[in-house]
Amino acid sequence: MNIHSTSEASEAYIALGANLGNREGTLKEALQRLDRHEGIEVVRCSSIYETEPVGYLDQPQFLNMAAALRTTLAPEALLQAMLEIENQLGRVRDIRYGPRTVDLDLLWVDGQTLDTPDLTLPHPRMMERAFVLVPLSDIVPQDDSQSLLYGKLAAALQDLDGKEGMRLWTSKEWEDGSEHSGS
Ligand code: PH2
Ligand code: MG
Ligand code: MG
Repeated sequence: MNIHSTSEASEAYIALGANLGNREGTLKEALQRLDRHEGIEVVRCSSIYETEPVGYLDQPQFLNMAAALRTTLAPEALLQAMLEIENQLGRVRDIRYGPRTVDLDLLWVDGQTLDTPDLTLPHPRMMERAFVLVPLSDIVPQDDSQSLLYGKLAAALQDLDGKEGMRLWTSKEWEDGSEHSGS
C-alpha cells in the first residue's frame, strides 16, 4: 500500500469475480495483492455474493464482490496492475464471458471518462449487471448525495433484472481484522 499522500490519490471502484478453484480464497488473495502494491490501498470491501452466470450460461456459479480503492496510479497503470494480478493468480483467457479463476474489472475512477482501446471508463456494462451493482451498493457512500456514482447506482438498481440470481455468500464482516480493514 504505502500511498504517498491521500490528497493526490483518486478513488476507484473495481468489481471482482471468480468461478473456478477456491473462489473465495482467490478473491481475498487478489485484494491482498492489490493492497500490497505501493500505489494502491484497498479502503472498503463489499459482501461476497454467489451469482448465476450471465452471458455464457454453461459454467459454474460465480462469487462476485466489489472494492473501493485509493490509488496514486493513473487509470491505465491501475488496470495494468489488475491484469498482472489476474495473470499471477492463473487467469487464462479462453472463452469470452467464460469461466475464470479471477476477473478484476475497473469500473470507475473519480467520475473520469476515458475511451482508449484498452480501457473505457466508466465501465460500459457496469450499470446493466446485478452482480456488479449489488456489491457496489454495499460500498458507495449513501450519505454523499452529491456523489455522481451514488446517483447513477440508485437509478440503475431501481429497475434492474437479475437480482434473484444472487445470494449472500459472506457478509462484509469477513474482512474485519484483516490487514486491509479500511484505514
Ligand atoms: N462475468 C462475466 C460474464 N458473466 N456472470 C456472473 N454471475 N458473474 C461474473 O462476474 C460474470 C458473469 C464476464 O466478465
Ligand atoms: Mg468481467
Ligand atoms: Mg475482465
